[in-house]
Amino acid sequence: RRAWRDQGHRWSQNIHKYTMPQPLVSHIYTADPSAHVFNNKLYIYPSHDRETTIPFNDNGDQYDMADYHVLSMETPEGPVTDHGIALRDSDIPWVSKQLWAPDAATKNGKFYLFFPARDKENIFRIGVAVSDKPEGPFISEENFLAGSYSIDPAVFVDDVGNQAYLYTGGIWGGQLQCWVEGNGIAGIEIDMDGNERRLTFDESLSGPHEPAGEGVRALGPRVALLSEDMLSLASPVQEIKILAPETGEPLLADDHERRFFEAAWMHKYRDMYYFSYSTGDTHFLAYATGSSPLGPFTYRGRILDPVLGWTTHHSIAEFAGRWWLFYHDCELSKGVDHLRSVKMREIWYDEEGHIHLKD
Ligand code: FUB
Repeated sequence: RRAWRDQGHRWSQNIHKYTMPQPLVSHIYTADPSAHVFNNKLYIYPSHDRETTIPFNDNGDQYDMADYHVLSMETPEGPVTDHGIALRDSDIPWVSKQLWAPDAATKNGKFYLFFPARDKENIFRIGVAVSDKPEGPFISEENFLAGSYSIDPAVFVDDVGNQAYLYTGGIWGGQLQCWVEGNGIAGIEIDMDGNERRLTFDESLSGPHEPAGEGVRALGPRVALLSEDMLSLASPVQEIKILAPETGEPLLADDHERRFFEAAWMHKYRDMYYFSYSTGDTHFLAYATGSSPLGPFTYRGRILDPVLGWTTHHSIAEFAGRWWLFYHDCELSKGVDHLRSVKMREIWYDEEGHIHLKD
């Protein structure tokens, strides 16, 4: 593959019109697509899934990805261009393994790839790498973003004030449940009620050990402001509230069909902020809306029902005057959970701002 890349070849695939969406590319496995329009082209920043002999477990050790490719399209009908390897683990000084779901953003004429990976102490952190071009190659910063933790970064640059926000969080393998109150290593965080707390990392909570039980609140995703140069956090990490519409109270931990699990995404439609996410072990893509990028958000419904494969992870973007959902499933690998393929489907909004899949 390296020889192929070094010769400057670009892999390109035409998308054929079938009734059901087809993988955007099939020469590699791709997942967790974060889509953005940069310079009038659609760029997709996916995970690059690969075969492994690592046994499956609830920590997701089988998701053992080692590099990132960037895909692009000039029109929604394709073709899709794979720009080759944009960043690899061996070029990131702080990383030990597992390059999981990335996202990208642009500011000040530069492009930033945000990505989660395990540091040398096996703790998931968020890193950033920089390029002059949307397709990379990206050069990683020496260390992860101080104060960052867990997985699935999503970066949203608001057209109001040009402020960039970093959303994160994922439970089980994503370790969000491992960060508990204590005199520990993560510094100050702001909880859902606006109180400061200091967090410590408890490795014994890795895997399916999130809070549960009657009346217990679900873990909230996290958000922080990014600095003007996009290379550090400019605020404490803050826990986001997702409210149940019927009570106005935060969703509960046992509400598995609606509560947050992983795969945060933020987009804006008609001045409304849409926070969407995966419900994880119930396999829905859900969304909530609010009037501020910091929340609170009120649960509104589902975007996508379960697809083939354990994980669901997506993004939403406007491209060529239409709105699109980017997601993955495991049809190409015939159901192998860690060998996924990115797809896209058109969506539309009704008068109340509800999201619907186009037939
Ligand atoms: O791709 C690895 C992990 O699987 C992602 O970080 C999660 O969102 C899930 O899709």
